[in-house]
Amino acid sequence: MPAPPEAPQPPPPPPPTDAMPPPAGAPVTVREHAPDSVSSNYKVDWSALDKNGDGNVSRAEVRASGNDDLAREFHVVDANHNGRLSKEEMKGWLR
Ligand SMILES: [Ca+2]
Ligand SMILES: [Ca+2]
Repeated sequence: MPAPPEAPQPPPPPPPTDAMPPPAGAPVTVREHAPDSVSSNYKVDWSALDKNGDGNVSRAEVRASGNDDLAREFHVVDANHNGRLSKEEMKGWLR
């Protein structure tokens, strides 16, 4: 009894066309961080910064105030790089 001829393989099923939609409500968090730019989302109190009242805020005075953000951005706020922040330089920070 002869063996039956090999049956042709059926064609593979077509890929499903109705792909699953992306899950709804997937959390997407995009945060932009610009560490070297001046923050403007809070204000400081000039009189609290300028402890000795000489009209300038030194780096030490910023450190003493505990304002870590301003201490970190001191070089950005100090536009003329003289090591002191004048009221003019800080006008964007003052309340
Ligand atoms: Ca001062
Ligand atoms: Ca300055």
